[in-house]
Amino acid sequence: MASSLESLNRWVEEVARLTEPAEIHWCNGSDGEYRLLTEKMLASGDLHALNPDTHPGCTLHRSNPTDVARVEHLTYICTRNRDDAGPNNHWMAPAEAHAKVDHLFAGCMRGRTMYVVPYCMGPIDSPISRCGVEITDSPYVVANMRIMTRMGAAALSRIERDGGFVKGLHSIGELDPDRRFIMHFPEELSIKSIGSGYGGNALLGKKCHALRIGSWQARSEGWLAEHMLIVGIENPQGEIRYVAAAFPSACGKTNLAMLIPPESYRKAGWKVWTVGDDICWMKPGADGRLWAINPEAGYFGVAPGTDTTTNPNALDMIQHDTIYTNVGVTADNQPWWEGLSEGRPATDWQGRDYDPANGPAAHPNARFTVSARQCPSWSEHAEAAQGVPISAIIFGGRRPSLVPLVFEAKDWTHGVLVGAAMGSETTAAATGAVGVLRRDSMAMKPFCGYNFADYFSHWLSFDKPGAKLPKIFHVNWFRKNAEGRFLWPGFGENLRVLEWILGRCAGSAGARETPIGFVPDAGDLNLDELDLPSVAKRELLAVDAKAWRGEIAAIGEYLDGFGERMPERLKREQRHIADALEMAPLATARAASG
Ligand code: GTP
Ligand code: SPV
Ligand code: MN
Repeated sequence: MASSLESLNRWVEEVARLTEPAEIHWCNGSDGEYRLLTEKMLASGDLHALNPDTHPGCTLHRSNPTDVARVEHLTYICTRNRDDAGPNNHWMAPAEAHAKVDHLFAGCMRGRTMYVVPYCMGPIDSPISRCGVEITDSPYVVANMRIMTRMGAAALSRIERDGGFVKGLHSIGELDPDRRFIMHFPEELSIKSIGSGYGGNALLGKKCHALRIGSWQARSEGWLAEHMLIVGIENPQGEIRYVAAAFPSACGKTNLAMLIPPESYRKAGWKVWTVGDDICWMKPGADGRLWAINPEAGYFGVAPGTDTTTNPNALDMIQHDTIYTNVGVTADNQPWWEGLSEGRPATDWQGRDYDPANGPAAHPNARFTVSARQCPSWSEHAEAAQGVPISAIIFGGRRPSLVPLVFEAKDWTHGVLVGAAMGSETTAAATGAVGVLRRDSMAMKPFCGYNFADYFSHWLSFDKPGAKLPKIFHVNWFRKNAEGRFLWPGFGENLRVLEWILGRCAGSAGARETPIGFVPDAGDLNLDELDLPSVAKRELLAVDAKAWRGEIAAIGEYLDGFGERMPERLKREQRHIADALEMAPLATARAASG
């Protein structure tokens, strides 16, 4: 049998014959290699230096203005059987997809360097980790992969040990939106991406491998690959409990993963430890609990909105050795974005003199790329080979109305329904309209590499004898009042909700039972020092049975849209809640205390 390194060599030769690069560079992941790469990009204009006094080691990349976000309409799952991709994905037959993109890859690297990037998703010695190799002609992608993954020599040795790897072929091509495709071949464990140099379209270890191919592998191997942050909450007794939370793109994962406790909590001894901010791989351990790793080694985070009041940990970690993408720049060459209280933009994300008439200085999906270890709240358990045990799973989205601040699912099956039923307003993380409410099951709509109906069955399958599964919750930081203002202060104050969640897991926090799950009364949450008007408390924690009847009916239609494959257990759960809502008094809101 040919070794994995032989098959890697053969694949590299094959790709080189197709794409015709001027030279081939195998990345070893060393500091020297990274320095040379950065120098080369500063010379070519791929990167711009930022103020070395205020932001040492920081650079700015301006992407092509037509290439600023993930492109869901050009992202395909290419399985032999169309139903395996499901109605949640765009599908193309594998042979057709290969032919279509290979035509675009032909000769596309002429005059360019082809980089071979071996990488490991997850701690290099973790049994949960998986490896891949990305071939790319973008030095910017290589630099980002160096920060976001364990890249280079160590990954190559693991690939040799593992005997296999995910193949990812990427070229920026002509950066032409009409010649752009992100193709996934889960049955071949391979990816082909052309025409974009941006984020999730191009850093193939991230969404393409760790979620789309990863979710496929996870199903066949009995684990979960999820769009979730992982955070450790340390209580005043010094006990750390880990929580995984799925929010859609640009809905608050990075912020929750790094939150700084409110002052009274800090004084009492609460601490927050960041394990991951975007992706979570979870596997049942011998003890029946779910153990989770962050497959990434860095953060590719949203810059706009990051400030001392919202996410001071993030602001602190991006003061040095950070790649900025599509932010504005001040007159003294510091990065700038909307929401940053200090400084003023002189230049916008496209390099033009800043003019408010042209829109925001930073693109709404402007990002920073930074090593995870630079985060002040970085958890040393992020490197643990066995991962961390998960006590609670949280789903959430941007829901301006209806959905309460927090509720707890009654059991695992109900929790899976809560995740499947998730809805959220769209954001700038993907091209297309912003602020449109859509279903985004488990925050995986753009990322599940197979049929959602099969994915829900896979989730349900974890509920078996001996399993000690986490409790499942739903949160909504984005509830608005009639004037369109957020009812909940969010950010650090979200710890108050996490405290209730962990209290429910420990059996110590109170709640009232409603048809949609367990909801706290205001007196069950610590809202001290918050100054929340009682009308806000009431609205945040109310369950409007009449409005929920409509929501549950819509969820039923959504589930039916998947046809035969939808697990009956989930449909039964939906009917059960619909019936309970029919019986419920029209408003189950109880007057909020205080
Ligand atoms: P991806 O990296 O795209 O997956 O996004 P993410 O889920 O990590 O979202 P992130 O934490 O970067 O937040 C996106 C935007 O939501 C930022 O502009 C934040 O300021 C804002 N945001 C985050 N948390 C809260 C919150 O609790 N309340 C409010 N109102 N806004 C928030
Ligand atoms: C997201 O869109 O969920 C992101 C950014 O985390 S990207 O890497 O572009 O997918
Ligand atoms: Mn994300």
